[in-house]
Amino acid sequence: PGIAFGLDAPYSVEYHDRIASTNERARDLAGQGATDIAVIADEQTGSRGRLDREWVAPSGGVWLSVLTRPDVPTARAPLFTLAAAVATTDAAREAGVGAHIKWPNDVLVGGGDGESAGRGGRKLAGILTEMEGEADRVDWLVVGPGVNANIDPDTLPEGATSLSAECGTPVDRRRFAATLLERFAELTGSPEGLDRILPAWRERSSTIGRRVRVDTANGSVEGTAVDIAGPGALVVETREGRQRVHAGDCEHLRD
Ligand code: BT5
Repeated sequence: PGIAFGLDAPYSVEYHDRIASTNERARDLAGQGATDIAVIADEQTGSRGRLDREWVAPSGGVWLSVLTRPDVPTARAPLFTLAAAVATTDAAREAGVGAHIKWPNDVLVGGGDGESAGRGGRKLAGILTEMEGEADRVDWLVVGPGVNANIDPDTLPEGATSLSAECGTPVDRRRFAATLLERFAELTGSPEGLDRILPAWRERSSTIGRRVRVDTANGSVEGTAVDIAGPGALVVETREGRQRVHAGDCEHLRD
């Protein structure tokens, strides 16, 4: 039913017209021992971003969470968030929207020279990853990309955009979700796929090479973003030398 009708995906698909949060539902399924399930909803009534922020998710979106149990140490889990950002970017580009990735997990449109550098563009999608496991092995992993698909940006927070607004016409959400899931499975389903994530992310990133300020739990780091390292840390060249930032909110600054 809904956007999931006839969806050809490398996961079993559970569809909801309306649900509190697809991530929450996927976590419940994890608790029941399930795996390899994509939960998709048209509308969410209690969805969250990172750090428990509110995520606005009206009808017309692609609100998605993928539950897997990859055989990797928990330190590699951030790679799966990067893979979801790559997959979302590729699905958007296939729909004709020139999206790019802002570290760590925002998929943006625009924001190049001449436009407000500010946050680095209009936000099309964000990703919330949650997991449980021991240091040496992930038990379950839920990766939740939320994509503003066919939504009027006036109903979204300031600075947001949608596929339909960028295209000027509604997009085929089923095809978009199929491409996203296909790409995500390709990148995360094998060791060779995992090795391709960082290079693919670098190619699609608008953060590398930019001046940035990253607000972290231990203060802010300002400098030039020079690379992504390890399983997802941003390498920033600062006046005091190179620093690796593992988590935080990143702002692109004017050069
Ligand atoms: C994120 O958090 O960007 C991760 C969002 C993940 C949402 C998906 S939807 C499917 C799955 N199920 C869930 O319950 N969650 C996931 P963060 O980087 O913390 O950004 C949150 C901020 O983005 C908010 O504080 C707002 O400023 C802004 N925001 C909220 N809703 C938005 C929207 N629809 N589009 C663009 N920006 C939004």
